[in-house]
Amino acid sequence: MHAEFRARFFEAMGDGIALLAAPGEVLRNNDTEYRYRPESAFWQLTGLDEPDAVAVLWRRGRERRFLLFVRPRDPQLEMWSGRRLGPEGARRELGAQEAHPLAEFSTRLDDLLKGHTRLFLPLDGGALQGQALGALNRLLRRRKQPGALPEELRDVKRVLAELRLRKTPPELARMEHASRITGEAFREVFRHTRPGVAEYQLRAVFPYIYGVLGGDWAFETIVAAGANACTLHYVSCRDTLQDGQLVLFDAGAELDYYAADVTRTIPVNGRFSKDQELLYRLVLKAHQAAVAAAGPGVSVDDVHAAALRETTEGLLQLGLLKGRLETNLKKQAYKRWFPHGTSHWLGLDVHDAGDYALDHGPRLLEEGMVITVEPGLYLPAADRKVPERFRGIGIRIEDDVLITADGRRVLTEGIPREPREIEAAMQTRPKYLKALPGLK
Ligand SMILES: [Mn+2]
Repeated sequence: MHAEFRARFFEAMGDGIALLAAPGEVLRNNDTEYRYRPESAFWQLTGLDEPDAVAVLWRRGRERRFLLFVRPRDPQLEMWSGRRLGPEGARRELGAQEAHPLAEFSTRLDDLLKGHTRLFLPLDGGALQGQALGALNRLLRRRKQPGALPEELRDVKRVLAELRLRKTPPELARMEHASRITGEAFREVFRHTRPGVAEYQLRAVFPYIYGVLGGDWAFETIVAAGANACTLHYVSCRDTLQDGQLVLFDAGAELDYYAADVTRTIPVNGRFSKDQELLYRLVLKAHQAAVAAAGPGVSVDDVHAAALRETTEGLLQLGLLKGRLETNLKKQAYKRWFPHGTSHWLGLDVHDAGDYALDHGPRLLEEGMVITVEPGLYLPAADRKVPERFRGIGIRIEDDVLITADGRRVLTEGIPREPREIEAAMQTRPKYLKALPGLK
């Protein structure tokens, strides 16, 4: 998978030299680091999931080289923090033609840059950018005769982002696997949802199921009961679920670093009230319209527009908006209650890399691209423009959609989404966890 990706990168870059770094570990608090998760582009290009490394790829005509600078082997340090591949392992296991200890990167950098006219590096203001530009300055100052030196700078991450947009079959297999695991977690959470359970208890179920099934979590899980769902990135999860509320779950598993991203909103007591169902069906219609709009040749703006039209129509029908549909759409009247976009790229990053617009206009979707579709409606508890019976309700429905040659395929299709489906799923027997303990 990584060798194939490198081949695609060499094709895309043409002649030149590319540098990319793996970040170091990040301290969480005294002596304790956050669990290391490789930077997505670096991992895809190299297959190395260790911190503190630099990858160098260069191409001159037919000649292509892949070099790695990695942490050296160190039995004593490895006794504390685990095995390191070391240069030899990097050659043997990752297919690097050359590999050296990381400390040698700075001394070899000047020589590496010589003979290439184009330099690809992360233009992100980071340490590697500073180091590479410093080396380039040195070389330019010392230049005595016209030899090839980089005179064109390109952002390597943008080139890689472009390649990441269309997923290959092995990548899609991982994304489907992540979707399946995510579905298992959602179904199990549905079974344990009831009044009196805490948001953090249900939150704990997601990574538990992911882990039991061999995955990991792709991002911080959101469990938001009642009006908490009106906070878009609600992650504190300290409240207890109350009878008569809805609860919103936004969660996703990661499998081999590929993400799923799903949102469901369900009734805490197992039954949608009439008002809750009215609002829920409004969002569901927007979701269906957006999914139906997704396909090759349209943009994510078109998908968003389909969701906005349905949402605005629904808000007019319920009396939250007044006037004509087109006027309200033009005024963006929905924005008060549906403030976010409908889609983002999905892949190695949950908000995956890639531009949404190109120089000449929006990017059109192509076969192999994966987007989320996630319309929502958030009616804050203190919003006096909202009829009282609808206040303090937040709803979002999110699925992952693969663009195919002739349309789309919803990767997360099996996760209950219709009101009756959800209610029925909540009545099924737990499969992984016997019960959640009651709280006092
Ligand atoms: Mn999302």
